[in-house]
Amino acid sequence: MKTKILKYLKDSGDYVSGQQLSKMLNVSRNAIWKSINSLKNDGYIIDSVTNKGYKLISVPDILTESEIKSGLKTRRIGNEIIALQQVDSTNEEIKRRAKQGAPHGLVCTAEEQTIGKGRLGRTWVSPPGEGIWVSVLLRLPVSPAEVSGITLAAGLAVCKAVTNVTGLSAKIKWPNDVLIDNKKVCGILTEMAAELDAVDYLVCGIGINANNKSFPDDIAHKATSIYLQLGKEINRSELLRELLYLLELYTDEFAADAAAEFLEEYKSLCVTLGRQVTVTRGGKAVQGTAADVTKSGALIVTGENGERLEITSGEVTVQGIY
Ligand code: BT5
Repeated sequence: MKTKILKYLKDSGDYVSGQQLSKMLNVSRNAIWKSINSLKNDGYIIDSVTNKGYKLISVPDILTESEIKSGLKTRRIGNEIIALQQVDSTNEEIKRRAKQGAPHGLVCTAEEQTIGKGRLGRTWVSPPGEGIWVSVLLRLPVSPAEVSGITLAAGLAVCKAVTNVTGLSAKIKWPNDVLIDNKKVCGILTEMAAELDAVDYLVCGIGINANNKSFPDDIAHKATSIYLQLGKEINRSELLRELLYLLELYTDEFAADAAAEFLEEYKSLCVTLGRQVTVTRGGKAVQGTAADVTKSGALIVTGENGERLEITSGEVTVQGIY
């Protein structure tokens, strides 16, 4: 009910009477009053005037189910949202729920992760209240070989969401780090449970440094936040709603047709292309130029001797970027 009241207040932008709300939602005026108080406790500033009703004055920067859902434009992603204060890792939480049969599109956010995970056993710094630490459960008809395409879709979704909401110029480092000013503002960890030829489910975990004021010494030179780039705080829910919308758009497009149209857009935002890269494979380092990204998400590197290397995993260092 809080979600619905919030939506009415946001849509109206003016006073909405308690009577109107109780009629629209088919509940008592006392129930409306209780929900309004609960919203005030969450940090919303709502003006209440006798004979006029309620007007939303300001929205707090919190990630709650009601706040994320009010104004969310998706069809399936985010129909169910678990918004936690603290969790080990939102990816782990989604996996626990997926094993119990949770549906496609389940979203889990946390204000703080105590064991935020990067790839290959690395750590993701996830301090409380500053970032968007979110994971989405995807049950899409894709094969294990196509999962790399989904990771491209996720990278593009973050990149565009950041630009659309903040106006900042965000870029993608293959496959799906998002950079602003050549520093990492977002990392993505996609995990999957699969049989030999079919994906059971995917967990797309996205960490965006939104309002972080600083970073630990060991990553300060290569990490950035939207706050540090923009010089002011942003509303995390607004960015998250745009992200979930674009994530649904691109992942659905990819699942329907692996020759997804978004690839051209991805390439135009990918800073890796055209640069000198070093690929570490089985302990050996190979130098070359990043030439292309394939439909299935692989990076094509032209080696120093003209050989064509197709990189699907492993580590790529891009010259000139951290
Ligand atoms: C990633 O790994 O970039 C994937 C990060 C995914 C985080 C999300 S948050 C929600 C969900 N739940 C999780 O538990 N994880 C996902 P990787 O490419 O391995 O980068 C990790 C490296 O980036 C670390 O070793 C640090 O050097 C650096 N790093 C750690 N925290 C950072 C931060 N907040 N911002 C920028 N760089 C960071």
